[in-house]
Amino acid sequence: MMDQAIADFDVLMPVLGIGDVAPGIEARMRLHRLWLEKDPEAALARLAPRIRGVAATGHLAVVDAALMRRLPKLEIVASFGVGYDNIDAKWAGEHGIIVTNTPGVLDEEVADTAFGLLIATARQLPQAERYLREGRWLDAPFPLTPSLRGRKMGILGLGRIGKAIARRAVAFGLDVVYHGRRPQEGAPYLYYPTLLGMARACDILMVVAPGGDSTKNIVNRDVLEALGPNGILINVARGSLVDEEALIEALEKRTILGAGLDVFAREPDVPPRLLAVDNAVLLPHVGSASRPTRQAMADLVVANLYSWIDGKGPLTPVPETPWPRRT
Ligand code: NAP
Ligand code: 8YV
Repeated sequence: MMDQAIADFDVLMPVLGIGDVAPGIEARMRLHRLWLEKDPEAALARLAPRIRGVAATGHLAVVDAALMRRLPKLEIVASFGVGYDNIDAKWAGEHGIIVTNTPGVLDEEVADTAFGLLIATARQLPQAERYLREGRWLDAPFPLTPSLRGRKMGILGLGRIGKAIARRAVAFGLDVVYHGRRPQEGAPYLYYPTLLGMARACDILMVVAPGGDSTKNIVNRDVLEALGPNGILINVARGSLVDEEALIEALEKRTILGAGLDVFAREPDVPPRLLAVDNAVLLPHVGSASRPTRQAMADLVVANLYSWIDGKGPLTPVPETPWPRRT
């Protein structure tokens, strides 16, 4: 294969990349790793006039209007991850800047993680494993646990990942219902127009809707109360959807049965009170974090940038920055 020339295209990577996107970008563009600069502020001031792309590291990189305003030649923000609540996509759309994310390539992986988290939470598998390692099995069998059997799963956000989770739930013999902003034509599950109504009707609440202002703390005290003492909350979406203080209280007072959480309000800080409860299973935001899936996400970030510099437009623009552009 012939080496391709480096395009006259400067890409800013504001924070450390957790996906392997750098080699692909550097093969055809100039990449600037802001977080490695001794004085990032001075480096940004120096680089800003020529930056045409930003490689955003998923939920870790805040790309707000303040940053984009400083980049007068910015054309595209290519984000590593499907959720883009960390990017002001509305502002970007209003200013002719394209935002891309990585939809589709991680659905099955995240659904696997969500389902693993659900089983681990209901059947207390991490607790049972700790029990064995601590040598306590020698004294007595592990206590009996709650069960998945006979449960109804309410999915908050029946999107790409939500549907992959629903398929698994059906295969496991669970009843599935959902809530979103509107009913979906052709979805074979009962729709609930309100989250509270759905929480009352189910005993597993699976949270997999986007983060951002419109969903902030929608899983609140009332919703947790409605889920009830046999209820299990699983959150693989964003910590911002759940009122974390109300959740901790519900777990401490056992007004819900348990929670399985892959995401938190202020990652990577997890509140000590959450670490202390024995009815929660906690993961360090690993929903998509397998080698092949992270590689597929990285490849899609790079493919979006290549397609852009080749004049073919973005591959996976977010709805706020449609392509072709609205006239
Ligand atoms: P998606 O296909 O866009 O689905 C999102 C769903 O949420 C849609 O069905 C949408 O339905 C619903 N929704 C949107 N806004 C809502 C609102 N205000 N209230 C209620 N429902 C709402 O997204 P996806 O690819 O499945 O990803 C979902 C989210 O999972 C991402 O945004 C990301 O934050 C998170 N995620 C986490 C991990 C992880 O590692 N833990 C990995 C990947 C993704 P309506 O439009 O009908 O409302
Ligand atoms: C990413 C995620 O790992 O896709 C998302 O929305 O939360 C995860 O898959 C993360 O954004 C990478 O920083």
